[in-house]
Amino acid sequence: MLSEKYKEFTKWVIYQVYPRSFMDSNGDGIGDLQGVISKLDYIKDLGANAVWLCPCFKSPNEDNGYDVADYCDIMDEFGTMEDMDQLIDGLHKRGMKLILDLVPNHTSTDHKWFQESRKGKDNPYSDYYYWFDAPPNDWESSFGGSAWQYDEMRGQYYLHTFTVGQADLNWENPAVVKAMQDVVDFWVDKGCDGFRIDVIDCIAKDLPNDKDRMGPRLHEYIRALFGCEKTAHLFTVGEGNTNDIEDIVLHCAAERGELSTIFIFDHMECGRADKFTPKKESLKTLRDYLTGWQEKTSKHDLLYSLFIENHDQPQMISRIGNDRELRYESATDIAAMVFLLKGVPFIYQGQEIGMPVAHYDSIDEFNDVESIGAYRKYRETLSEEETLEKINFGSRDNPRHPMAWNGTEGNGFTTGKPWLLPHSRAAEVNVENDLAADRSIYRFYQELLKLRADNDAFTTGDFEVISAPEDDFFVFIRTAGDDKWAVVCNFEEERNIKLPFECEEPALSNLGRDTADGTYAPYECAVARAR
Ligand code: TEU
Ligand code: CA
Repeated sequence: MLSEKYKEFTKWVIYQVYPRSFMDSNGDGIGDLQGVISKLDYIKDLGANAVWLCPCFKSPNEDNGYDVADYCDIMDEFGTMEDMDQLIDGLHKRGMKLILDLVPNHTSTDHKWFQESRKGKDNPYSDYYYWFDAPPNDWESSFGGSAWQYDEMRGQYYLHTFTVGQADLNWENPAVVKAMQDVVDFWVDKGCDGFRIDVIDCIAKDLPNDKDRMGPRLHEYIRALFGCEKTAHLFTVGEGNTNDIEDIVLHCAAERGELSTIFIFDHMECGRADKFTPKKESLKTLRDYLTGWQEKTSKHDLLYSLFIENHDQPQMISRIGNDRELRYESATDIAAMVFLLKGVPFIYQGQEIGMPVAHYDSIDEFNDVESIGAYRKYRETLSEEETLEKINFGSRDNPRHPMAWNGTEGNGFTTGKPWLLPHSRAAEVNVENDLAADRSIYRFYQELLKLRADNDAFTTGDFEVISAPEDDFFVFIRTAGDDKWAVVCNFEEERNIKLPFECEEPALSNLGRDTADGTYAPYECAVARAR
């Protein structure tokens, strides 16, 4: 069912880097491009062949780079354009790809376009943003408060779906479309191989009808960016906001010439009642979301994005796994459940060593705008202790703590003072410890990704679920021609699992099994070829 182009993309394994927190090369406590360059072999050895770099453009960092002040220049703390050229070169020399994070919905209010726009109505940039004499509706910002902000200089209100410093661009203005096309072209000329596109659905609004996303011109805008001769070959993944298969087809079925794939988010609600409230759930919940999407997307020429972590989400292992006694087992079992499915794997930094959520005793230790806003809101009704419990659980800081390369002060991330506190469990959970352990999560990922790369069944092959909906385990098969593989993932309790066909000795297993059938320990998994 998959087109040639999409078959190729199933071989991409994308490692997401949050540059601020990955590796600091110069001791200022902030991760940077030279830091990323120094770790390219670590990423490649894992088995990834592409890097998605969160925004690395000039920014005042009100939302850590998602407030861009210049799309064609590098953030001061991250380095220079020469560093970027070197990074692209370093990746390409290793046969790896670069995916940049494009933020087309809004710019920083420091951006030249906004600075000009606010000067007045006869300015060439006047219509780059949404300006009104009075808020035309009661939209709220994603981070709390009204989405409309009065600007003294212009004497009007502008729209900000996110922070006050992130003004929404007016895509109805053809000059905005052109300006963003120029940004894309600039990076394609530099050698960038793809883009992750921030809140893509937001760029098309329908203001008179109070629709803040998925407006009528959305597909026209996406094509303007990625359906051109110069951009059609790119790998593009949109951060969308739809769980509707019809919409998903419109966004990224191959024949549409729009996006390559889109992040579907419903499974990210596993293990929580809302963003800041945990809910006890079994791996079964995750399994059911995933199998649902495998089946729905398989009917089309679609690529599904396989991910359970990113820079906005508290780590999944702490929500539906056991991040203490069975951290290794949960991390590896979940990896087998997710990354051997049909689609494109995205691994978030630290996931490959089973990084859990962190814990702090004071709100002063937090950085994320969303967490600080939520803290204020919850404090109106909850005690300090109850509030902190919520923030610790749901904070976007969780995945943003400096990468723990080792257990020393600075965690091998920096020789200076890190911009955000070290992860509260960094002394225990870090790369050095993981690699020294008898059972290493990183090495399990290596084996898994190698198996995936070596056998077409796991990339272009078909997916079929074998376990019954009521089973407390997950068995699926991936098949390419005569080559058939079974993936067996147990959940929380010990179980006896009997496959309906004979298998060879497992090629991959987290606890060293020698047979695919039999009694599985909690979170045990095995991958074996059918005979
Ligand atoms: O996030 C978009 C988004 O939909 C947010 O509401 C997301 O759910 C959020 O992080 C709430 O927890 C993207 C980026 O991934 C995020 O880091 C940015 O803050 C946001 O866009 C604005 O650019
Ligand atoms: Ca630095």
